[in-house]
Amino acid sequence: MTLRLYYHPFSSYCQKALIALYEREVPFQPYLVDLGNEHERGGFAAIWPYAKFPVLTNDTPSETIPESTPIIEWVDAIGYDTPRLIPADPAEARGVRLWDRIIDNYLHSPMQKIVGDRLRAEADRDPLGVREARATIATTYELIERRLPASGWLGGAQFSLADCAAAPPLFYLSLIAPFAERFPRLQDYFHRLVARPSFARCIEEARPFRAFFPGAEGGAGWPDETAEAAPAADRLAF
Ligand SMILES: N[C@@H](CCC(=O)N[C@@H](CS)C(=O)NCC(=O)O)C(=O)O
Repeated sequence: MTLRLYYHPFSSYCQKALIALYEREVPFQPYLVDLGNEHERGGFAAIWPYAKFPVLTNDTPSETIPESTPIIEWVDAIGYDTPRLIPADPAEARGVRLWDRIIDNYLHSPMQKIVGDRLRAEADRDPLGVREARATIATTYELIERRLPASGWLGGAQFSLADCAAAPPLFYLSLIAPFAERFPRLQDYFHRLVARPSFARCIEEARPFRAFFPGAEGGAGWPDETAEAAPAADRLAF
């Protein structure tokens, strides 16, 4: 079995799949796709017509698995000796899958809407759509703040599919829809996510592409470059 992941390190949905691969320690070939290159986009569209990543392929048996959640379900079902990302208990698994849907639909996609709008020409912008996206994100922040366990993870005591889904959009949202001041429990959770080795690895691999991100809100900085995140020695150096 040889797995190949079509992806880009800066893409938040690809990071969602990467976190799962790293958590479960599944070997795979990373295959970086430059969607800005027409030739590469065309080749990728032959694999998955929507030309959206991540897409995971396997050679034996030959199969193509698009979409981050089915990829994680697939990765989770492999008989590896690492902790599973979807609980065995059916009720707990339903809870984790519900959070995965909430995060993708009401946090991740609205985040893409805001970022995508900034990348458009002025004449093509959609201010109403962006306001609606911000309202949806605010509702999700409130829901997480109310429902998140004080310690632990979104779906319960174990790190799960739900946390794979939440980490990447929260990272980019910390720049364009900051939550630290109004949502302390969410902020604590975010710190736990950033410290998780699987996601910390994604952050490092995406770092070279930060210049492509279209601007932060109100001077917010990358979470690991703010004064709060800097080591004490750096903060004290005049
Ligand atoms: N529902 C998909 C969303 C994938 C998605 O939106 N990927 C983005 C990158 S984060 C993409 O490929 N964008 C390129 C494009 O739309 O041209 C999933 O869960 O994988």
